[in-house]
Amino acid sequence: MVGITVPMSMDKIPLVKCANAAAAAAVPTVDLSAPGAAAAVEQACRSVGIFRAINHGVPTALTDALEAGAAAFFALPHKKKLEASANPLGYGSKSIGRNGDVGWLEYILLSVGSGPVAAASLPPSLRAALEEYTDAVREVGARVLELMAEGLGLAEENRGVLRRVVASDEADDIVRVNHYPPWPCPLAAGQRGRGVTGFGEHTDPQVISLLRSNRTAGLQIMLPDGRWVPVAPDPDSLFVNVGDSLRVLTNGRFHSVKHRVVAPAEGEQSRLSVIYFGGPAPTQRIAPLLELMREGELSMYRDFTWAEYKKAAYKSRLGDNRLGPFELFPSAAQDCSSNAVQPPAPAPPHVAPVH
Ligand SMILES: O=C(O)CCC(=O)C(=O)O
Repeated sequence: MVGITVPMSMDKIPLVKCANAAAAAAVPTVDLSAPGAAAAVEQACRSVGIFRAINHGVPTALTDALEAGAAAFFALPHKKKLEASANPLGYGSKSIGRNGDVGWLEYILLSVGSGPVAAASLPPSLRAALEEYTDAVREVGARVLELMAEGLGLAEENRGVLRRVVASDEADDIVRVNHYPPWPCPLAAGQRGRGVTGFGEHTDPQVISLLRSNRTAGLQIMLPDGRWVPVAPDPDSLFVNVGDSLRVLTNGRFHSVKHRVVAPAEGEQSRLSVIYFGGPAPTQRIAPLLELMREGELSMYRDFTWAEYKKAAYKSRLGDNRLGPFELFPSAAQDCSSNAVQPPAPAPPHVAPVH
């Protein structure tokens, strides 16, 4: 089934090189119920910025209901789906953001921060499934943020510090349901080893993202050494990744992972993914946690609020370094292996342009 009814010519959606499948083991697995979970979470966030969470506690019945509801929605006629579009939220297809990024996908993007899912025009059963799923996955996010704090060595009384950044009533939480139908035409012979971009490369701006997909592959991550590797799909797991805001909160100790999706090729199954993005309230100050900073450690970023960051991000392209305008030591901030302990001194005035 091709769910996107208006085809877009090949030259508008970029091709990407398929990643080396042999490297798929790069994503660590963390059993959230195991005694060593905090250390394993911390290590994964420091090294690659993503891990596969098992024993996360989200009931399979919720993900099944959401997957069935989403598949039924995407199978509706295009005109019907457009009734649920409320730019920038609601239904969308091919266009990602406001600045010309495109991919071979259609999606539902919803704000879920305060109270029930706000999208009246979605089918009631899909709305209900999204609400239940979001409640469950938000709890997992909160638990993981506590494990991160523990793994970072924070004292017991401070272990709620990361969780609280996304726990306010005004929290800017988003849920995105992505549907990538198979690309409907064969690629030319000269394009072997390439695939059609489903979702272009980017880091997530928020604090934490929890991704669940069906069995269709397509997600790829960039390792700190610049290599792209595929992430094997696993519908029973949640893939947790570090967002830019968490990178700042940890002063660069955690790596916000660059990722992208290659759309399924002709004849393959559609990919369906659901991502919960835990974001802060607009007025939340995003700055390295004082509880974490060592004596003499300099902040790698100038202070900003989530609203300021979003405003800058809205003007950027998907693949831009959206933290760039806030970096005080650009080369150190990009090098996750530095772990932010020794940024160059003395601190220069911040002069980076806003995108
Ligand atoms: O659909 C996916 O698997 C990932 C999509 C993604 O990275 C996003 O929606 O930000």
